[in-house]
Amino acid sequence: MNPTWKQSVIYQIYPKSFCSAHGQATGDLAGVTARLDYLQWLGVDWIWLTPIYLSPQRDNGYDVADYLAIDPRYGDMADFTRLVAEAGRRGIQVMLDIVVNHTSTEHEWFQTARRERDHPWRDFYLWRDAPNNWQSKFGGPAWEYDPVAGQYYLHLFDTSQADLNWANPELRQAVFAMMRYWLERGVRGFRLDVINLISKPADFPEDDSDGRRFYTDGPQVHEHLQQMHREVFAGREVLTVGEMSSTTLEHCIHYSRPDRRELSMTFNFHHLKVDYPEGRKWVAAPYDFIALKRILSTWQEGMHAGGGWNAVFWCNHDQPRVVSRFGDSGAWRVPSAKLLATALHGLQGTPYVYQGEEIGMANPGFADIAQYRDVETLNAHRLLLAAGLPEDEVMAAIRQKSRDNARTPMQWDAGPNAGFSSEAPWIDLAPDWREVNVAAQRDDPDSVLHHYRRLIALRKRHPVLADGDYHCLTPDHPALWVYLRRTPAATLVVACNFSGETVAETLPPLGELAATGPARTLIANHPDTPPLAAALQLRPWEAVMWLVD
Ligand code: TEU
Repeated sequence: MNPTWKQSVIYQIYPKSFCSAHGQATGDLAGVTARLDYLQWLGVDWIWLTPIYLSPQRDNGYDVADYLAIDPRYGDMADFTRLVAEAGRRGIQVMLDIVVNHTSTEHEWFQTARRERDHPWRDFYLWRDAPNNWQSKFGGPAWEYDPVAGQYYLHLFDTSQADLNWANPELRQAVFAMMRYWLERGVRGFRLDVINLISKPADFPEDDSDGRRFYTDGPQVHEHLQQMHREVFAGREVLTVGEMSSTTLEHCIHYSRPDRRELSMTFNFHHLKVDYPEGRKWVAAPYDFIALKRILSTWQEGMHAGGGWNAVFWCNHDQPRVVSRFGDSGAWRVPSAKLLATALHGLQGTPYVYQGEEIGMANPGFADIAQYRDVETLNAHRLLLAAGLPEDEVMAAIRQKSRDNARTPMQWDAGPNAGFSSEAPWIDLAPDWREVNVAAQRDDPDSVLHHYRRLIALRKRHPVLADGDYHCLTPDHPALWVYLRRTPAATLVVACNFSGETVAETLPPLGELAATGPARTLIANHPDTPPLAAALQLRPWEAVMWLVD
């Protein structure tokens, strides 16, 4: 019997940009509570809150200064308790983001460690007298000299985010205690931030690249997760998803196969690097559609065959808006947004909807660097200009790839600040907020929003979506992505035309399938859906799901 979360859909909330009930520039927990009726109507089963803990906000909360305290910007523990209770009344479970690869350098542990070399917390971090040549994922060296400590500390991300030493059993116990603290307050799930980076080799070898091959899926990572499972998750109903940076299929099978008692499922990002020419993020470039299908198909087939479980997603708070990236945010915004949703929600795994994705929010196209807030983006701007790149090239890359593309305020209605807050938001609204918002779509059955709502409902109605295998019929087609999901009892066909032209293709397996019995159209984004047949013809950005059972 499948655990119920295999029919679930998880909605990701970036509280800073979701809704403020207190009339602040940043969102708050009361604002999330105020929007629970909408989330219940949408049909999602979980909400994943990105970090809400006390933080100096250098990395918007991924720099935690106190794991046990709610940041006053978001409210207090009473607000959190109310949110959990109100969500539960609506059948929605709460998943918290746990950031334990690193803490903020303002965390008490780090502040004590740097002052007292003999304090037990000194060894909660990774100190060296001299740095190796590893590079930070946010640019520049991965070691920072701390004059108070008299040593260098490792930071795979910003200098304000000091990596924790997971080889230290006391550190692990402190993390496990913190996780139990939140479970005791009604949390039922965890998203584990870059959890596959926590195990570093003791000798920190020099690298001919940036060092990631030594700490990614590191030497004791599975051992640490199995201990976490034993000491935190075992005996409890806890849903866990690991964010796996630069990982492998084999490791993700091991992270998520139930008999290994590590995590429930894994995020990986290989499909979101198909517009990184030679692996370089900060270049404005088109995406490779064939590579996108190849990577997603490899992970679908591999995880299904290996007994793992995918967290499937197009975007999150770190990625550009998918309708701008893989769809058409211009004339075909609505059909392409629905197509992207259909392509994703037909896959094996648990689908994630990132706030605003369900209404087809697009990249804001900010032209001025002063409009950006993201530390990774601002570091890139500084470093790329220092490397001599022309400003227009740098800004073109930032407009396309910045994480701020996904962090503009949620667009609720056409009122002041798009209904996000009565106060001017911490970051500019996207320019299309008067036209693209929840209120404009809530009563429109042909909207992107209603399409998402129908897809979310399908996952509970048709077991083939959870249990089916995966087989792509068009791996090399320049515009079509047509795949099958099959169980002995049913076959689902997901057919998508990722182009602005009508495309025709003969696919014999569709004719054979159509001959086995009537095919029902489960969902489509154009009227008058064609019947299932070998001779497939799809209109611009047309997506159809047929079911034969
Ligand atoms: O992101 C991990 C990560 O690698 C990100 O840098 C992301 O993949 C990259 O920015 C995409 O270009 C997690 C969090 O999701 C992110 O918000 C944090 O900044 C990061 O970890 C550090 O905690």
